[in-house]
This record gives sequence, structure tokens and C-alpha cells, in this order.
Amino acid sequence: MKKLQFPKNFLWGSATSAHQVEGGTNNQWTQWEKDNAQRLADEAKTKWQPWQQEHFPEMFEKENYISGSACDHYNRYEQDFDLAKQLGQNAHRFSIEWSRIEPEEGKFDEKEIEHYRRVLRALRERGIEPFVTLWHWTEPVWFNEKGGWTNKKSAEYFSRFVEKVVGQYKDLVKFWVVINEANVGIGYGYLLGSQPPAKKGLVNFYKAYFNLLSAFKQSNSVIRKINDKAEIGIANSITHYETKIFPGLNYLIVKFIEFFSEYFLRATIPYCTFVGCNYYSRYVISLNKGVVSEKSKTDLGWEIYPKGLYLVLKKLKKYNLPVYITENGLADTKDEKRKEFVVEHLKWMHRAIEEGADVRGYFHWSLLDNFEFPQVRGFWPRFGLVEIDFKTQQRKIRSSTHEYATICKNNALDVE
Ligand code: IFM
Repeated sequence: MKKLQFPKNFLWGSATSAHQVEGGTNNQWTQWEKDNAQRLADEAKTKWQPWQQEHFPEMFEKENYISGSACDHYNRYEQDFDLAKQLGQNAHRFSIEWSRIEPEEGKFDEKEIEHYRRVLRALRERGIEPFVTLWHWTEPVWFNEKGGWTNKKSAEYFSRFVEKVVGQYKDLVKFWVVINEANVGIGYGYLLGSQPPAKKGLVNFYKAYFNLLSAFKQSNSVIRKINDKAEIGIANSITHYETKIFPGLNYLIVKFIEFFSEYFLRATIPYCTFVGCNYYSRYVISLNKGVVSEKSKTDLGWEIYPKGLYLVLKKLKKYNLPVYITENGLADTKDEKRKEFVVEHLKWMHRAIEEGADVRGYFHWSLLDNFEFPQVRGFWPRFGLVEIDFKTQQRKIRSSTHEYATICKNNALDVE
């Protein structure tokens, strides 16, 4: 048996986002879900593979696509943080819901500000370091009525919210994750229109993408002014790409794809003090449809490819900043693959660290089963270390989770 020791003060945790777990939110997703739930249930027949349709019949139900009470985490956060603590976690990533803080333009809700203060204190009392996401794809209804991120003043609106929040919690928060997965959120919301605000089109995409970028830059100055010691970053969705098309050209194709997919990351790097990396799988571009074995795919059909985390971390070294794995996880209802998934990814992460990658923390996605966000997949994909019975709101620690808890508690991984 060999012990893989992680660096001193390494942060171990899990991540969530407000709309996916809190319940009772009122933002641009809320009405859209109600208006589109039946359509999404009807489309499940064509969207998902026969094996997925057979195993997850919830996908044919309208309720699957309405976030509703979600995990009721808004009311149960203390219980949930007790679980995180019990699981040996010393960090937690979550998002503050803009639509709660500023439900009407320019009017801040003091009760909600107090709510998140209690949330932050609850983490601190348990010795858990908060990583606060400021934009995880949800916005107030008024912001969307003004065109969302296509509006010229959107960056200004967002940084006003950031100023309020950072000013309020400066004594409680050190790590700010200003934006989550810009490419995914803006790509699905504006280019493809497959998730709210569904403002489909190339021009909308272009405007939204660059307005979000200036929102980041403005927010960065705002945060710096309030707390010059703050740690600032974004959570980037980083995939390992491979191409198997034309032998001589594969390298160039990958570079071309990476150039575009890392544009936002590159543009924000000069302002960041850390890089957030959300890693889930690799993407193979090939003329033949590769078949991923049963054993190595998640309930969403994503290939489990732990080495990709190592390859991505090696690639991120060029930015010369500390890295936090801000998300990594899988949909696995039967909990058959989670244990190996975690162990293998952490082995590869350890190897990258040994070879010089400055990784300082790992957040598993997710602490709780939740309302799965991208393209409104709803409740059926189960990503939680903790299983939720959405009818009774009962929490149950999944058995695979104990392995992750042992790693967190020992700051080390035992391998054969
Ligand atoms: O649930 C999402 C999260 O909101 C953003 N990153 C990917 C996760 C899993 O799909």
C-alpha cells in the first residue's frame, strides 16, 4: 500500500449552485421552466438513448423540469453543512442568488442579505472555507426583461450587485468565483437557445459573451477596491479534446478548438489570482462514432476519463496561477461508479501535482443531488455525494461517499 499525500492546507469540498439546490427561487429560469416543462418531457424520447429512457422514466414527467423546492437547501443549509463537515470537508463552493439580493432593479433585499450572512457564518462556524460564485447562470427577472447579457448596460448592472455583495461579506469571504462556465452558460442560453433565457442567435451570443467579459473586468475592479486581499477567479469548463480525423492535422484541429474554447479563460487570466477548473470528461472528435463501454460511462452517457484531469492540469500550468478544481463529478444513480471515479481522478490529480501543477483544492460536484442545469436536464441525473429524496427531502449519504470522506480527512489517498 502506498500513500499519496496531498499538499499541506489542501482544500477539500463539494460544490452547489443556488437555483439547483435552494428551492423557491424567482429568476429568469423559473417561468421558463413552467412554460417549457411539457415540451422538454415530450422531447426526452428523441433526446436520450433507449437505455437512459428505460432507466430514468422520470425524464418523461413534466415535474422533472421544474426546479420548484429543489433540495430546500435554502431552509436546510445548516443540516447540509453538518453533513459536509461530517464528511471531512474544509471548503464549500456555492452561489449567491442575484434575484434574491436584488429582486427589483436597484433595490436590495436586506432580509436576503442577512440570509446569506447566516449561510456564510454557518460555514465558518464549521471550519469550512467558502468559495462564493456570483454568476451561476441565474439572474433577476428585471435584468432579463432588459435583454439580459445582450443589454449594453448589463456589465454595469452586474457589477452593482457584486459591489453590494462583496461590501457586505468582505469579512466572511476570501475566495470569489465571479463567473461559472461562461462558454456553457452563454453558449446554451444565447447561441443554441436550449436553456434560459433562450435568446438564440449569433449576434445575441456575441453581445452576451463580450458583455459578460466586461462584467467580469468591472467586477474585478470593484472587488479589488473593497478588498485588495481577495482571491478572484472564474470556474472554467475545461475539456480534454482529442481528434482522430486526419493524422497530420489532428494537432492543429485540437489547437484550433482550444483557441476558441479557452478564449474567455485567456482574457480573464490577467485579472485572476487563481484558475477554477471544472473537469468532467474528454471530447473525441472522430469520423466514426466511438463506442464508450458501459463501465466507463455515466448516466448522462459521458465518458469517464480520469487521465483527462491530469492532461488538463498540465495544460493549465502555462498560466502560472494556483488552480482549484471547482467541479468534478458524475451522474450515477446506482452509486456503482462514484468511488472509483473519485479515486482515479484524485490519483491523476496527485500525479499532476507531483509534476509541478499548483493545485490547491478539489470540489466534488455535487454535495447534494440537485436540479441538473445545462439544457434543463432536471432532477433525474444524480450527482450528489448525498442522495436526496425529493418528495420527503430526506438526506442520505451515499456509500461511495465514505471513500471521499476518508481522503478528505487524511489529506491523502491510499493506493495499492
Ligand atoms: O450541474 C452542472 C453545473 O451547474 C455546471 N457544471 C456542470 C454541472 C454538471 O452538469
